[in-house]
Amino acid sequence: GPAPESSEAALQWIAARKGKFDHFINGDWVKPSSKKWFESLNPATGKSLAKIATGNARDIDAAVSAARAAQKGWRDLGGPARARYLYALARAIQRNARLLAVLETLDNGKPVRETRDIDIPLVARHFYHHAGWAHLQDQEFGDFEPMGVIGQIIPWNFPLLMLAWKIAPAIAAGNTVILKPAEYTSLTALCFAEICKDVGLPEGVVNIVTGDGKTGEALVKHPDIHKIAFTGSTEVGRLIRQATAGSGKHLTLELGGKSPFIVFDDADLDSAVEGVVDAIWFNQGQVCCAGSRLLLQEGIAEKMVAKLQKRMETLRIGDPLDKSIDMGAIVDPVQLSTIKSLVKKGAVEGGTVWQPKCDMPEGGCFYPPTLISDVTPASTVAQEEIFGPVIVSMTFRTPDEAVAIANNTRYGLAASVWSENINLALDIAPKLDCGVVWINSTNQFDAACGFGGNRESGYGREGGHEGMMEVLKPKFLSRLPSYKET
Ligand code: TXE
Repeated sequence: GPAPESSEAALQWIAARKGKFDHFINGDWVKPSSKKWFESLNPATGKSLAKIATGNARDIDAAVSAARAAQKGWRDLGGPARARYLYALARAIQRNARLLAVLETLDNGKPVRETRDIDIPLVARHFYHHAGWAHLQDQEFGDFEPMGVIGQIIPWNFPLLMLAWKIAPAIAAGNTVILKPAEYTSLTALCFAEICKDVGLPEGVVNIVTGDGKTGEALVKHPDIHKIAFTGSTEVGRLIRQATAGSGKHLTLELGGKSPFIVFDDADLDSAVEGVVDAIWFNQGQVCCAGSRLLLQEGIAEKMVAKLQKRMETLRIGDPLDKSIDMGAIVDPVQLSTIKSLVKKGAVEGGTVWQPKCDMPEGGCFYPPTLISDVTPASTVAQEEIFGPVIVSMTFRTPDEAVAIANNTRYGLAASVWSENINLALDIAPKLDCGVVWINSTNQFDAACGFGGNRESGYGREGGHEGMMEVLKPKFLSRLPSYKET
């Protein structure tokens, strides 16, 4: 196979900063007032990668002050001038694509093939797309104004891409932001901070404060924030909704999922098998919209399971820098043990657990691709998000039954429908209670499409026109004569 991607440049980038990273506040590097840094590990080796600043309420306060001070100037620049900065950010991301891809892979454990071909190109695309919205702001959003200062909290599964989803629309619209990356994966956000400096983004428009859930909590509670945008677990989403209740802060939540992957008798099974690979083994299954419930129509169930198992035997797990592998490492030992215990539960509750024989590297957070078949729709593994490379399968007889099972979870993020009968697929799609439906495809993302969920998958959309509406607020401008004059 091809030679593994070299980690040299990325490790040098870290070493040149002495392996120790501060917050990025008001265009500058600021030491944490706690004087504490935590270790960030490479999950594929278990070795330390860097030390990251632990943010507290004082750091958050400094960042919010900077964002507040910058906001009016940034808004008053106007859309076309802001667009130029977004274009510059997009181009700088492309110039640094190799470094960002390797950094992301070292920090998160995902295959470099994915960071290089998917994550980083989508990040650039997101900034290009939103540069366009900034340009069109007066024409498209003349009766709207930016929300102000936005606090953004993101997860570790797509670290830089989630940053782009949050930051690009927010700053395009004239807001300023404080972003808190997930504690496992801060490095590409800090590299992005350097890129902001390099392109001369005005100070205070983007601020990055690192740390864990406590740092996030301080951000949520800060009184001078106008909106919180959160992507992460449903549990934390619930806490944030409670914490912001009555505060007047706007809120969008992009939370967990348990998305159905529905295969009808007339589907092209070979394509469907490749679809499953993409649905649940892309990013080790750590995808909020992962197709994690395989719903098989009875006529093809056995055949589909046999084909899938055969394909699973060919999946390669290994060093994320090896370009020929299909799966890398799980993000962290805690996440790995959650996956293990849920799979155990699946077996206890009567599911048949199947894993191919595969070689896995020693010492890192690796887990094999896993199929749990014959689960009942009410069992834990059919209801709870596993957030790992584990798919559960069950059967159905009729389209109505497929819809009933598909909608029978507390989540409602995405769904994937496989059939060669487009009438059937188009009939099913509107009946699925979720924010995104893919027909004969899965995990398709685009900066122009509003992405988000229903029910306990959260609310609000990111991307496209819908996403812009979440970072703007309507302003009614009366041009009628005043009361006195009439
Ligand atoms: O998520 P958390 P974790 C799901 C997935 C996973 C589980 C736990 O099932 O197994 O969540 O993962 C910050 N106030 N998803 O623990 O805790 C935290 O620092 C404010 C699905 O990593 O939700 C991080 O930046 N912020 C999901 C971010 O929230 C808080 C992606 C997400 O972490 C906070 C990730 C608090 N009280 C996990 N507590 C998806 N749908 O994409 C934590 N944070």
